[in-house]
Amino acid sequence: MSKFTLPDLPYAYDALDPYMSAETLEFHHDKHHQAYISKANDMIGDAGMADATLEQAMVSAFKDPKHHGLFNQLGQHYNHLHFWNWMKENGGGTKMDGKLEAKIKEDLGGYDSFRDEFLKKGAGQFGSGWVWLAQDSASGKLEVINTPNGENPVVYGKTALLGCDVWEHSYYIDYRNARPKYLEAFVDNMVNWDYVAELFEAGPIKIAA
Ligand code: MN3
Repeated sequence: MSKFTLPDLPYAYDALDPYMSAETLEFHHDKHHQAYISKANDMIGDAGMADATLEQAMVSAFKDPKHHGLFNQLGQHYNHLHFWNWMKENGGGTKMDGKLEAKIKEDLGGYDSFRDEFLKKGAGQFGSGWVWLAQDSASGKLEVINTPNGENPVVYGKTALLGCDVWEHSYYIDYRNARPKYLEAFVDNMVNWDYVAELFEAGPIKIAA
């Protein structure tokens, strides 16, 4: 039995069109995400982590240089599991839960500042990676950060509230090399703020040592 399996998308393949095409989602979900899962399943037993949760295995593998190959697969599995839920049809913009909106105002200066920073850090990530709205688990403060490859806020002791995949496979079919246009479409037309609010309400994630 495989430890990790690919969940269906929470919407139809064409639900995000024209901002993210069915063709992109077919490749990205069915091929790319599945490949991370298959490789993680192949490697996790030899790493002695078959009984760990995804989050625990991901953080342990990140901290141990000999498991970085496994970490890349686990990190990307975690990131994509959430990524599909961070988008929805008719999403994006400022329609969000009042408590989350107030927190963004308090820590980041408001929605417009959040948007500017998210677009800037997403465009500025050199090479493959992700841009995040994260919550530091110690201070509770929201921050916008970018990370390379399969890394995410969780491995740095933060909670990932929202993330956008800026690997080329996420936008090249629809936007070619125009990553900034893809990021704008993500923020303005696709973000599922209900899911972000759900993660914010759940509070900082805690990984057992
Ligand atoms: Mn991806």
